[in-house]
Amino acid sequence: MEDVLVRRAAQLLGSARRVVVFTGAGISAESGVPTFRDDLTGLWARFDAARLATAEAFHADPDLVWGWYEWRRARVSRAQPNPGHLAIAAIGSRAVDSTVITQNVDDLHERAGTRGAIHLHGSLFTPRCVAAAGHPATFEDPSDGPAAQPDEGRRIPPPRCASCAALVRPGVVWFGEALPETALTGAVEAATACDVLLAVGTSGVVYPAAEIPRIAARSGATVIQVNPQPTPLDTVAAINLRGPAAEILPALVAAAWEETDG
Ligand code: BV8
Repeated sequence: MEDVLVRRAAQLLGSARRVVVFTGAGISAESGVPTFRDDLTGLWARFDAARLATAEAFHADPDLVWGWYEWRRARVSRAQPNPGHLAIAAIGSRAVDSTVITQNVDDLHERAGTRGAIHLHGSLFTPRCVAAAGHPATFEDPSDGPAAQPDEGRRIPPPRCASCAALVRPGVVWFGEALPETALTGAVEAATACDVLLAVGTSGVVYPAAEIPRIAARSGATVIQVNPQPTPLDTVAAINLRGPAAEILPALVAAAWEETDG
């Protein structure tokens, strides 16, 4: 990792008044949570995640899709936040004003100490029924969290809504579904007002979420990207820090506030 780039990024981050951290699946990769780019395994190996993450797939085969989300929820529940999540929580306590916007449906930002993260694509932990009312549903988990699933996962019939008996679905935004208006509005407002946007672990190809770093850049913010691979955001970012988030973010945050304290 080029130290001069990290030092430049740290100077910008440490002196920013308003910081946005925009994350994708890559921030959770080092917690052992597969990204969307990773091939699916086991029962779902023959499917493409983008095909499974749709209302059509759920209505065609509710047991397969609910089983996939329950397998993911079990994996997230067994995972731990990594140093990248912890560094982002530290930004929240050091920057004058900061907002975390995530595309992820896991709860690792919250478990690392981040408060008020904006979830553009919902959460594995907020199931609701498919009726128009979208009644919230609860999991009948054993006290120690989701039943440990065999690694290859299995088909699981979704529960029925306690209020209206409609099928319960995952509380996520599927492809072809609108993002929650409050979340999207809040994210656009934060991106428009920030001085620095840190884009971490996203392939930057799913819209309208992928627009967020672009909105920040168009509004005059400096975009810093953390990703081991090139992405379409390379041209939006003023600084591209090539490497894993769990390694880069702790060093970046330490330098940012040591530098300004110095
Ligand atoms: C919608 C929840 C309209 C579910 C997800 C233009 C404008 C608007 C829409 C579209 C458009 N063009 C096409 C569309 C449709 C579509 C879309 O964008 N398709 C893409 C494929 C082209 N968008 C939609 O359908 C959206 N809805 O537009 O609705 C509408 C409006 C009104 C009324 C009705 C309808 C909804 C999209 C949301 C889909 N749901 N997730 C679930 O989780 O199951 S998307 C999902 O994939 C993620 O949430 C994320 O957003 C996306 C991509 O994943 P990433 O997070 O980027 O992760 P990825 O795996 O791709 O990459 C990981 C990255 O991490 C890599 O770059 C890797 O290098 C890096 N990495 C790996 N290890 C590390 C690391 N980085 C750092 N450290 C490491 N250690």
